[in-house]
Amino acid sequence: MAQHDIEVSNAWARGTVPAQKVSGAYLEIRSAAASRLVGTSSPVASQVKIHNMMMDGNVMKMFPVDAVALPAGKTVKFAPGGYHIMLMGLKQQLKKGETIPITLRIEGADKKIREVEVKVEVRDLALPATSHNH
Ligand SMILES: [Cu+2]
Repeated sequence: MAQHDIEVSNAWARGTVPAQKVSGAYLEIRSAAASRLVGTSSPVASQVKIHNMMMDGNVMKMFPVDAVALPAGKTVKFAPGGYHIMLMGLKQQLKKGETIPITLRIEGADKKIREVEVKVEVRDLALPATSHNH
């Protein structure tokens, strides 16, 4: 697969206040061929994980997932309330208007993994940090 077979759009991360160590990033991925997102990393955080959210009774809970299927030609959305990229152990404040790099590890049908670097725009603090308690 060529690099352009993966399209990433609407990539953004939640801004943080000083000393905040956790944030979330969201994006939309479309892969021309069936593949899987199997990992994420970024120089701005010591741990970068794929998470999903689910209702447990009346409580929204988030949990880590190992991989996210990217069906051929379908746009998979990472958005608040669902899949997200969890940035933990932030090494810097995420300020609105800045751009941070996140690397996506994508495994093709041939089991080969390649890395796609995404520029992620930091947006305003939209939700309180309590939504990221683990
Ligand atoms: Cu999370």
